[in-house]
Amino acid sequence: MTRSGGIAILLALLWTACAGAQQEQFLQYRTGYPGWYMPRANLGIELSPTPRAGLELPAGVDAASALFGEGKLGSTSFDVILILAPAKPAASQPAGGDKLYIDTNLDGKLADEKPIISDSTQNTGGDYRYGFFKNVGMKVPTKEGPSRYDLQAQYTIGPRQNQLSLRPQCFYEGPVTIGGKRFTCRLADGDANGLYNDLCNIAPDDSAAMGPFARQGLRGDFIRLTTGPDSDGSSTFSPDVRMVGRYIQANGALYALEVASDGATVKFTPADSVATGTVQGPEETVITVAGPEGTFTGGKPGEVFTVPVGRYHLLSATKTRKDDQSHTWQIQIYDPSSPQMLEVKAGETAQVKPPSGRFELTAYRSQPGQVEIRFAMQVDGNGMASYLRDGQTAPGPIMHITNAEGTYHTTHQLGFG
Ligand SMILES: [Ca+2]
Ligand SMILES: [Ca+2]
Repeated sequence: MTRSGGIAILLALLWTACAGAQQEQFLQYRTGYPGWYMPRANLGIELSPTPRAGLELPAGVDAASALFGEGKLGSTSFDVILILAPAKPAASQPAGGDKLYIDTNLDGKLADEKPIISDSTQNTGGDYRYGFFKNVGMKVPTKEGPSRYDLQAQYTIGPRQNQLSLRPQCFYEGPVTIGGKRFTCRLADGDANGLYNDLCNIAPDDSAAMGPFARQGLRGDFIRLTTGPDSDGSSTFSPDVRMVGRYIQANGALYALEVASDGATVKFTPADSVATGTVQGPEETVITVAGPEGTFTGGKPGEVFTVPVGRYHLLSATKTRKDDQSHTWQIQIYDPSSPQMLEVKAGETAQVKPPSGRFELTAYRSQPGQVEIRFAMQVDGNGMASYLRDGQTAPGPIMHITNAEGTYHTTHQLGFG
């Protein structure tokens, strides 16, 4: 009796201690591509004809006709074996039939695995061969226990590249309440390591570790908080997509953010007493900065906005112009591969320079009925740029060629690439 009484008192005390704190909120696992716009890494695995020492082959696998590789999810390495079906002489016809063995439960063995069969194989132009595997279901060990993780795999085999590239096909989603307001919260594994709590960090060039499909620049996982209708499939960076950091701005207030490594729960705790400084973007430019402390956006061009003290990088820069026919034109640079770094100190303002290279937008009326838009953007490496009219991808300009006599006229639709 005494023992159980003691336990009851302890539980009651714990409950009282937790009552004032924010609780974990649960999200649901979803398969598929989280259709919002963000840079994502794929997990690249180099393939070689030589198996690693000690690898036990699944029954019936002939090492002489196989390619071997090793990847890593969380802190666990895993083996893959790729066996190509005999090549079909007719190029670029979907054939399939390639076999992929992958250590889906990350137990260090392939002997317990069934092969996954490719949906299609393409030989394009002879030198390179590509194949595609849907629905690769992994079990990733996380702090919270084994966690489901769905991928798609694609291989590229050729003279200068022998690689298997794994692309996450999963995310977490669910309703959360922050400061009394309901949001839809989504999490995505932006760095393709099977975990959802990787803080935003800078990786100047880790393509050797992550394979040539990896993005350089800012790396980490993504959180998205929305209240209104879904804008999935947007071709532009939206300020509601943020890189995971220690803090997050929601409902006009700052919260400490905790994401479980398996992605199944999130927790938002008011962070009123955190040390902050301010950031100011270049004139006429709305900027977003991101770092291990979180992702923060100024609401208006050139606005001074508050962020927790720490190191940040320029994640996106946007310029907007209205023409005199009330169209809104926008250019945006997102995730430049050599992002600008800034240090925010307590009570001080860090100035952000315009993004490197060209970033110009003008819109003016040149003749009645015509608006002239001039823009120049320069993005190096893997950075992304978008050019929008009224929030939509604008059609390319049309080039008219007419001779002086007016007897010859031709038009060409130019594209943006
Ligand atoms: Ca296994
Ligand atoms: Ca991750």
